[in-house]
Order: sequence, then structure tokens, then C-alpha cells
Amino acid sequence: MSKTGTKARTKTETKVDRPRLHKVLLFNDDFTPRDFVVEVLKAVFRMNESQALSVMITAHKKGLCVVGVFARDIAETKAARGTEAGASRGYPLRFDTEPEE
Ligand code: TYC
Repeated sequence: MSKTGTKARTKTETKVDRPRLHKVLLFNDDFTPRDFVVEVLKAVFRMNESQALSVMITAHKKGLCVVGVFARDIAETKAARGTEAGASRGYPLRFDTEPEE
């Protein structure tokens, strides 16, 4: 017991880190048709027309756009499906993933 009458206690906590979420990024290019980008966003990311248009236009104007945030394996699968959809038609469309801070 200290002079103040308080007793030192030791509390043991086990902290479990939540798995980090990953962003899916869409990159602009000069060749993939806008309509095709919109169709891929709707098919792979289950976006409606106006969401897909807005993401496509942002990537087109700014160079890239965050499409969404997902658990790592989901993000990687969606990015690969989007990139493959473009490649299957000969377009350089590119999606990639990045861990969230
Ligand atoms: N820049 C392309 C064009 O003008 C359209 C486009 C938009 C391509 C977004 C990729 O991520 C992209 N046809």
C-alpha cells in the first residue's frame, strides 16, 4: 500500500489486432473505353450505374480512384478480376490493392 492508500494493480490485457482492410484502386489509362470501365465496375464491384460512372470519371480526371475497401483476400480477388476483364479485351485497364493506414 502506498502513502496515498492506493494499491498498485497490474492488469493484463491481450490485444488482438483486427486484420487490416485493403483499398482497391482503379488507374486511368488512355485506351480503355469509358463504357467498358463502367461495365467492369458494375460487374465486379456490384455498383449501380451512377456509382460506377462517378468512380470512372474520378479515375479519368485525377489518375486514380479508390473503388472500395475490403478484407485483403476480397480486395485482391476483385482487383485481379477487374484487371483480367480488361486484359481479356486487350485493354490496359489496371486495378491494384493497398493496405489502409
Ligand atoms: N481515360 C479513358 C478514356 O478516355 C477512360 C478510363 C477511365 C480508363 C478510367 C481507365 O480507370 C479508367 N477512354
